[in-house]
Amino acid sequence: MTSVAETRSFPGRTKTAGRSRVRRYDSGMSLSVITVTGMSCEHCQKAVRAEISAIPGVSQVDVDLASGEVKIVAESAPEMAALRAAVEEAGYQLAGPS
Ligand SMILES: [Cu+2]
Repeated sequence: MTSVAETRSFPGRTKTAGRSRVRRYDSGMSLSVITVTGMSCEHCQKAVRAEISAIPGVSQVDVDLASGEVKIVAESAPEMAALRAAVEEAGYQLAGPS
């Protein structure tokens, strides 16, 4: 498992015509990507999503069960400590070095 703890700014994405299937984010939203280990089923996935969603400012959480990758869209990037606490509260571990 590689360690993934990456934060980058996330430019707004828009389409000018028609209906877009691309999710739109306001400019200035941040996307954080972490890897969670120990999830094995949909229940785990939901638990992680629920805990991370409860972090203030977080507006969207996508959990990929197979890879353990969790994408978090927030007004500003959550503290890694807050993400770690949320993941551990759900009963799982954040991959990678502390
Ligand atoms: Cu499970």
